[in-house]
Amino acid sequence: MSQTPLNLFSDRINPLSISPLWERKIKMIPGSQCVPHVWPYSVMRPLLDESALLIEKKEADRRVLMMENPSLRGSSFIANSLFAGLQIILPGEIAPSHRHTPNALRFVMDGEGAYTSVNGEKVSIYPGDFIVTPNWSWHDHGNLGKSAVVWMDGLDTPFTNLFGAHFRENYPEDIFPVTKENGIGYALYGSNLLPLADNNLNDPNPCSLLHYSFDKTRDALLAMSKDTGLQIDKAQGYKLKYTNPLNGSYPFKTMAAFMQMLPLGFRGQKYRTTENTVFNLAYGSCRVYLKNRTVDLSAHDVMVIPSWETYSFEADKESMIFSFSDRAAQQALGFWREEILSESNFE
Ligand code: 1HN
Repeated sequence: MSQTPLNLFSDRINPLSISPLWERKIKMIPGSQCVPHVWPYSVMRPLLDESALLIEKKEADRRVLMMENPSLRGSSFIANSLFAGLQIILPGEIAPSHRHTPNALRFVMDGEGAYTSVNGEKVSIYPGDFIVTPNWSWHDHGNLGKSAVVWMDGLDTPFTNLFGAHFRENYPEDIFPVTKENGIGYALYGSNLLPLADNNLNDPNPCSLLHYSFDKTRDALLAMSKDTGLQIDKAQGYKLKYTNPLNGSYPFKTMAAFMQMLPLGFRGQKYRTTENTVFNLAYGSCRVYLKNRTVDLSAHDVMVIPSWETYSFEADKESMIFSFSDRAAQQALGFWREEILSESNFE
């Protein structure tokens, strides 16, 4: 560089931890360094089983294999704003009670007999169920069944870490006392009824329904697909968002969660959004067209689509896909955008 007065000025301020804005190198465009990636269940499940032979639940605390974005190795994150891992729990095992400031969600993938206990409410969980664990709530899990249970954990840890607000503590006992009847939250909040005088209403982070059963979700999606008044989304198929019945909002301030159905023969349009999304195929099989390649998804495969990556779905079987994303935070902050790019994959 020639020694202009401006260059000399830049050189002089550099050691003072000062940089001129006019020389900044970061890109001011949507998207991130993260890449789309798939973790097939045919790869993950044998590894989870193997991990169960190698480390005990108690020793591991949570026996989780983290899915790290290839561009974020070492960070533990699947995208800049999200954590995702697969957890296996064997019959008779428990995962001891703890709480932390990140919010957590679970999507049950395989096996029956497990429960999760959130702030004293114990819930039996089945494949396809979605579970909310609001931040700072005590939670432990167990498996009372005869087979291993696998679920996906999704957390907003990158948010707490961004703010330097990650707190965590273990409960002094393995199991937090169960104070509520099994399924009471579902019975109370799962029927389009709300307590008339709800003390929760002034709570900025109201907590009600913790468990969304697959049966109800599937019924709702199938009903949506049969209701001629509701149009299919040209990129996403029939898609429902999980909502907190107390306020109709996403279940978390940061994360949104969805279940979508791609009908047999669906050919979705190319689409991109600023939302970082983790998909988990609940059943069926589908194809995803990415920028330079095509991936086939089977049941329980996990796929991350980071912000502003173009993709489209095609389904050769009726398929249901669970997903979670940072849409709640992005919409609350006014950042969220989406775009349909063309009429079909092939243009
Ligand atoms: C956690 O608390 C669980 O409760 C699972 O099962 C995965 C990953 C990071 C931090 C906390 C659980 C987790 C986690």
